[in-house]
Amino acid sequence: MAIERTFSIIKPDATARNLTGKIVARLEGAGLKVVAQKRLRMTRAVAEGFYAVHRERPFFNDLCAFMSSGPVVVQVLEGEGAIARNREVMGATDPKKAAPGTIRAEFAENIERNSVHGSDAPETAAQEIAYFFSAIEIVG
Ligand code: FUP
Repeated sequence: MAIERTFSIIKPDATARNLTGKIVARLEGAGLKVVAQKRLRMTRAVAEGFYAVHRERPFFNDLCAFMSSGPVVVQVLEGEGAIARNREVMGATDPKKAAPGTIRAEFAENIERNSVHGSDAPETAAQEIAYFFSAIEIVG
């Protein structure tokens, strides 16, 4: 399998509970390498732009309010099949449905406050990485 890059967010529910290190350890333990990382607070407009694909969904407003409610840690992760690997270690969107041992099963509070984001395909990974990082900030 090819070496890929994917985009990851440690969400405000997780930073609020000081879980950044524990989540990074899970990602690294799954064979993913953190090749870029920064902590920031999204403005409402930045969150709306990031989740534009969901703008017609009933949860869009609450999701953007939550994602701009506190600090996040945005990351680029690199590794063999990194996109699928990250989604495996994250677990299902709804923590009630997430497999035991996954990040969301262990840490997520509910389907909205679900601790982590990970890109779902190569095209979205490239778009999401470019939304937050410049090339000089990514060092493999
Ligand atoms: P995922 O790829 O697992 O992050 O899930 P989606 O792209 O389907 O959803 C993006 C985010 O929208 C989720 F992480 C949380 C939020 N969401 C809700 O708040 N309610 C829902 O019913 C579905 C998603």
